[in-house]
Amino acid sequence: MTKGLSDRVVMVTGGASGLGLAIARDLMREGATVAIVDIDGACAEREAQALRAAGGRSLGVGADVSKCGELSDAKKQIEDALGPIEGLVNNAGVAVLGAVHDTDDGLWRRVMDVNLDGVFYACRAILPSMQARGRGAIVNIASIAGLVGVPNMAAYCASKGAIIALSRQMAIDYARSGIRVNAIAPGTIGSTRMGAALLGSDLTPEAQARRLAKYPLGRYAEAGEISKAAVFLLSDDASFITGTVLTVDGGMTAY
Ligand code: 1HS
Repeated sequence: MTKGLSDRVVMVTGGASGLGLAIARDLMREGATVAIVDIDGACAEREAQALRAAGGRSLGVGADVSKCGELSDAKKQIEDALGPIEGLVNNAGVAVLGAVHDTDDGLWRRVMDVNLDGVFYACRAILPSMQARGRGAIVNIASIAGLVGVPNMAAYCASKGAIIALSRQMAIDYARSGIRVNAIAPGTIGSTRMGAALLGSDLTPEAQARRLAKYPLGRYAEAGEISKAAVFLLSDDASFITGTVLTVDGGMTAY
């Protein structure tokens, strides 16, 4: 794929670090204009500045995806500066540990507010522009945790399963408006803040080995292996793909 996203404005939530930043950089390489939205607005603007220095068009905006109004403000700021948003990557998310019996209300709410409501708010803010233009692509970053049970991750699994269901549902409602909606279900990425926190949380070597043994390829993902899937699904190379879940997990869910 070369410059497959030329001149397309794509918004990436949680785009200032980790997987979101890898996606933002890969999008820029494909010619996209990238709006980095992140709860850390200073970091978003710093990374956008780095993309501009590398020759891209980019804007960084601070917003907490769990706050509907902040996303509408971000959308307005982005469209005023860069033009209509034609691509959306819902990447912002939090991972927390806990089984149902030890997940308190606050923890459950936080995970649902960010991981699920955040996707809903971002889609609702951006869909009208996509509908008006009759074109758009949305990629929701779910997880293998939305497909299979992961020990001690009740709220996270529930939120990611809901993202997958919502992606399929939206694909149907918006297909006739020229808007494709897909989800990616990544396995654990070793290098990101979220991945490192998860992998560092089980300290016994046996538990570490048991988790790694679930991955037939014998290792965790690199951020770039997931970001390329996101770029593909956003691009016209995926023009007949909507309502699907692209699992990028080193074979983890093939068991
Ligand atoms: C964090 C990512 O969405 C994957 S959930 C953890 C799965 S595993 O690596 O512990 O099997």
